[in-house]
Amino acid sequence: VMGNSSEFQKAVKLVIDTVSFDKDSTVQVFEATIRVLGSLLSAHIIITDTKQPFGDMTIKDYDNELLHMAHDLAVRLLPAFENTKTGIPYPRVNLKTGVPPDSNNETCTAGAGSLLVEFGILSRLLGDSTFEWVARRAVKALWSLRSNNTGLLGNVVNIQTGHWVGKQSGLGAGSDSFYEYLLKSYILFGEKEDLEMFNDAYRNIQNHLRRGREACNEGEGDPPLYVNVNMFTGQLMNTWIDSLQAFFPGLQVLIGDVEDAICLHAFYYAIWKRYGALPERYNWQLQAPDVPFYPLRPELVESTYLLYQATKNPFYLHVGMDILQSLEKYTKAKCGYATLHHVVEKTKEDRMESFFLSETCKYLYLLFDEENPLHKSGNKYMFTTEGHIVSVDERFRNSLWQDILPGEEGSAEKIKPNEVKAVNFSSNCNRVPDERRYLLPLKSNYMRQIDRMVGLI
Ligand code: DMJ
Repeated sequence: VMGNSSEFQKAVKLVIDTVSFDKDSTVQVFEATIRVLGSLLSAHIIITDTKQPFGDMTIKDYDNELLHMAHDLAVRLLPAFENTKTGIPYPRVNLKTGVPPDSNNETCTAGAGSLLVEFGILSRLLGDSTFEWVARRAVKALWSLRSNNTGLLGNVVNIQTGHWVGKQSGLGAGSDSFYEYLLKSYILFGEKEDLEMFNDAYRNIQNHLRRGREACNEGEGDPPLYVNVNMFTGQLMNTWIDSLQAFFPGLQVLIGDVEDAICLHAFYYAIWKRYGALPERYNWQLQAPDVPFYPLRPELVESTYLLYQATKNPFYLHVGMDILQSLEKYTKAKCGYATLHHVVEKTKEDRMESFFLSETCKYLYLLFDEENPLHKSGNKYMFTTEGHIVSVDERFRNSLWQDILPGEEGSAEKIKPNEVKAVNFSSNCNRVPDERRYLLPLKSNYMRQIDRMVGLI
């Protein structure tokens, strides 16, 4: 992304020469997929890209080593999908010995249902449907367990019984990337059923999770907020929102719901202004953090970046600058940037998550890098949920999975890359008519209301 080819080449070589997955180590299937599998695949795609838009990122004598490593890792994750009655995978797997005997049968929706982008890419690059098939089966199994009444999904499920252990339906922890990957799978693979699921889910979210006035930026009533509800009844379950939910405005940008995205983003930014960070959970009734740590999460920056691409409103550069300055002021440590243990006291932990580099820093950098190849029209890229970039191209349009799904032969409709609407950020920008760019300001009335809601005034 920074165009630093010599460092990229050095890092790739280091990974090829030193990394092995033959380890007696128990990993989370979701985290290993989005952080490790995703980065291997992304780097492989960049190396083998015939256009090389980021500079010369080719590797001398490259023999698909990263793809082989990704394959090796994915094979080691596969036992998680075996011996599960629903097809929903176990949450953890030992890279050497498979599912641990004392393994938990409960998993979260996001963890089990957001593997399709990475597993699908792998399948399509290898021409082996296994990986996409298991990931898709998990998505469909979760989808079939949604409530008949509200259409909502819960956040924790038993993989053997299909019983919802966590009945909370929300947009944050345990659910977030499930929705994100329904849309991103469609963007990448063009399978219509993914879009249909996403559209249904989005409608149910609007009907049951969104509270407050209808038009976000004007009218009477409270500014809108997406709350946590019981999946079966739609009743409010608690009065907090979490920091993970701040990704949602970014997703709304991808589908063109820019106005609502602007309002929700502004609410999270108001919380950031109050603490110089986002508490893990913020109680909107008490106007105080419920869970006060901040592990350098990227979601607010990610939405800021996507909103800037969509609106080109310099307000988002200002937000980015503000976030950057608080990170420098409160989280900088001797050897990196530190998790804030408490957003009020500003105490630190000796821990820096990998998503700080792969997402938080990347989105901040890209926010200010107008000329980045990612932003040039004609270059179509998508970010995985861990911020790894993958090109949206024909290579990923050849699906194999429907040939092996019983009763579904040839049933999936395919969309060509140029028919997909939300493919890259330059085309997303075009979803906001030119004359409306810059012209999507938040009304001062709205700003005052949210500032009051987070105790800023
Ligand atoms: C990232 O690992 C991913 O974005 C994931 O989907 C949820 N959020 C974390 C960072 O907060």
